[in-house]
Amino acid sequence: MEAKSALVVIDVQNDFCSGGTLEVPDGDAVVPVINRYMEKFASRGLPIYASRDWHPETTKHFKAYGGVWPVHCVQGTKGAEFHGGLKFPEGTVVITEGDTPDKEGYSCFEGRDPEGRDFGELLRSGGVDHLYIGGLATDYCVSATALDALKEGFKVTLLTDAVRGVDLKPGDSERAVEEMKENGALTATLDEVKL
Ligand code: VGL
Repeated sequence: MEAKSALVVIDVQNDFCSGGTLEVPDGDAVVPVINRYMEKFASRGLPIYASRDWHPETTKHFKAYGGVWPVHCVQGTKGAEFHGGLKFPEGTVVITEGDTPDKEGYSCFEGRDPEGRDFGELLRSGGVDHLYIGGLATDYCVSATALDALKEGFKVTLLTDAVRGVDLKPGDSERAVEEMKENGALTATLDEVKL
């Protein structure tokens, strides 16, 4: 099988966008750009994965139960839905992560497809060797996914025009990008991605 590229859209869900409970500053801005990337990958017949945070009401991820975050992306709520402006091409595979009380679910590599298949296995069985990653948030789920991908031997390109960060501490996103690059990630913007 010929090795191929895949697009990974991380957690572009209402709670991470404007008006959400864990709003990422300027998070909505990724939506039109990600739509262009999705058109590009779909037109070449390349796989697209969209991850979602999908937490139970009680999880160690939330402040009330010892975590650091406000309640967000609770299973079945409006806040957990994908941003309504996303135009997912047919065949987009949803990857669900953080769906049990003990899991933080930062990395897409903790996630599974609707049939319960592990994300990494899915990529390998589909002959994917290069991930193009965008979404929310740069300094958490995007970076955790990119670093896991590199550890597991995938090539990674971070789509710098399609990510935004939380920046709990100023500079967190910049530091996260540096760490991804130090670990081997490439960076690109829409016009630079040649598939
Ligand atoms: C995320 C903070 C908490 C993310 C998830 O999707 O990047 N950030 N939970």
